[in-house]
Amino acid sequence: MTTVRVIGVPTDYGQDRRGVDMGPSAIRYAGLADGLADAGVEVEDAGDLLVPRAEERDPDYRSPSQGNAKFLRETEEVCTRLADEVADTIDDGELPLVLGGDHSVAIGTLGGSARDAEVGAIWFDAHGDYNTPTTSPSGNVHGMPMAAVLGYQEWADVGWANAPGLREENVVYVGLRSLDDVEREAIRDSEMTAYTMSDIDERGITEVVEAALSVASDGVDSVHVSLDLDWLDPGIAPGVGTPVRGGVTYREAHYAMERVCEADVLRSMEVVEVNPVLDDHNETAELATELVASAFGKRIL
Ligand code: 6HN
Ligand code: MN
Ligand code: MN
Ligand code: MN
Repeated sequence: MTTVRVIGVPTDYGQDRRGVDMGPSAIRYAGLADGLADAGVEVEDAGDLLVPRAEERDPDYRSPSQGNAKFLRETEEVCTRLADEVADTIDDGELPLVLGGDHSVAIGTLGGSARDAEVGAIWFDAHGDYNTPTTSPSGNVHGMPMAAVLGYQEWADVGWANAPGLREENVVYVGLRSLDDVEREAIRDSEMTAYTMSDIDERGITEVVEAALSVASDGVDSVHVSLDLDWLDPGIAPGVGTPVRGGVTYREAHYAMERVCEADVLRSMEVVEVNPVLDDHNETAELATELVASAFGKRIL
């Protein structure tokens, strides 16, 4: 039986809307443990990593090398510890489930997951998260983790942020609909595979998810799944900091998670960007909990 180790990472310094640091509590409160039990997996909750508060740090601090990126020191501190936790979890034969927090935590999750193995990644997100400290229009690190782990441009020199076992060829985006101009060009020029919302309209979620699983798992040991709740339509997932209209539906999202489970390639997973302050009666956290249950094997029949 799979044992899932839950690791909360209550960051909010990776973006501008306060409250995403309450994501791990909201997801647990929404019934994560019961959802995972229904899915038929063993659960071990490791609690939350200790994360610095934005208020106790200097928001204006910039080292000469960090360009526009805000709170990069804090990101390094937290992601370095998270990567160790994730790598330890996998060494212990368990499956890490990281609860964000903002999407900057993915630098730690993938850093640990792709430390000693060749790993693919599926990025369920409205956004590409492929900015660098100089291309980012916002300076928010949650818009940068994919570029960081792949060592794209200036990120190449930021060793702690790179994920050695992840190659562009095994990275797949599903559901993109909001890219910055420079980021769009960078994704086009990369070897990554990107399925936009238009691809889902045209080909349907079934075909897109099959293709994503096959690209991500091609020639590697296993796959990391990153689930940003703004992947879903804001009508059903209002509790996120950077909502974008035109996201996937409730059923499309569940179907995708069910297929992830059936493919039996999952190595690590994270659920990010749930912001209870912006949410409507915790419904986005409940949705996150349900989707995790589907990803770990909960079935209708
Ligand atoms: N996320 N591309 C925008 C930026 O600020 O770089 C938005 C990023 C959103 C990131 O949702 O994880
Ligand atoms: Mn251990
Ligand atoms: Mn994201
Ligand atoms: Mn996003």
